[in-house]
Amino acid sequence: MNKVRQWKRLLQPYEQAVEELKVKFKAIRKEYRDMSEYSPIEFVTGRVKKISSIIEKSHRNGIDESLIEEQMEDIAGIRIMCQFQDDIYSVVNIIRNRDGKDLKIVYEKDYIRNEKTSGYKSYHMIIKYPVQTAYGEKEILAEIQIRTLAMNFWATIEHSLNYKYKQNMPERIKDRLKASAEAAAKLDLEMCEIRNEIIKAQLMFEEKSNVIRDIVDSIRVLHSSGEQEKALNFQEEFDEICNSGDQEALDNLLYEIKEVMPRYQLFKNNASEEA
Ligand code: 0O2
Ligand code: 0O2
Repeated sequence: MNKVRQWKRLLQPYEQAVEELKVKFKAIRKEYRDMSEYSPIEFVTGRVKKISSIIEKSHRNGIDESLIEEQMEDIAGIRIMCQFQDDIYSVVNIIRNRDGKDLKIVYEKDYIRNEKTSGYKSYHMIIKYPVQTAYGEKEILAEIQIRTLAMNFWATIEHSLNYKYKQNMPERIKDRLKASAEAAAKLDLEMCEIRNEIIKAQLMFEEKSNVIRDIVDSIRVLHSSGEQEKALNFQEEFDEICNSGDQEALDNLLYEIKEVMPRYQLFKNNASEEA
């Protein structure tokens, strides 16, 4: 097998794992949001390490090419961003509860309680994750980094500067980065203090968008059930309330619509079953 094909074959399961894990963590966030509940997951990103970075890291850490899959833990990397520091530990627990189910935890590193000398903070979990490939099941290692938005901001910038300066970062920049890591930590602390206020405001927003979604969906069902008059009346009422932005009026309208909906819902369900 030539080198290009070898790399392709090696990286393919990692690409699949990253896609699957992203879908799984985004689904958790969606479930909370659909239920108008607070999600400890703000957003999720993922990447497969570049070939050049794998080669560079294997040289730096003295990893033999034949042992890359066993010894390099972050070829597949998932990053979960949280709004508040406490959320990080909620996400850690969510993942721990899946240990032995769809993934296996190999070990954890808490760089929040044990901050790195650079100022880096994040919670890392190294997992084993089984991927079903065309050539059978393959268990790969993946790294999940869990951090707040502030920690992510700092780490992203520090990572770029590290890339620029390699091992020779000037002392004055190192000092600045240390100071900004402290500022980021202070920001996280301040935000934690007003966490409940922020969450309440966000849930109000989420609740409102879910109610609006349900109203619009229901009016659409009424339309497609041939109930044009009812649909138009509700639509007019909805337009009026939308302009005023009154949450209680929206709740009442949804309640009113739900009162007349069951038989149309039934129609909708039968229609989709027939289709
Ligand atoms: P959503 O609905 O915005 O969360 P994909 O394969 O398209 O799912 P991809 O291309 O791998 O995702 O993107 P990547 O670079 O891994 O992740 C980018 C995701 O992170 C995008 O979400 C961005 O919207 C989200 N993101 C990046 N920065 C921020 C940020 O500061 N705040 C928030 N809330 N989200 C951010 P998606 O996947 O498009 O979906
Ligand atoms: P990437 O893809 O460039 O992010 P090491 O061998 O010391 O580099 P090790 O032992 O594999 O790392 O594990 P460690 O120290 O837990 O670091 C793993 C990853 O955490 C790094 O991946 C970074 O993404 C992140 N990280 C760790 N320390 C720092 C830091 O001081 N600053 C920033 N910005 N990120 C850090 P890589 O290998 O750098 O790969």
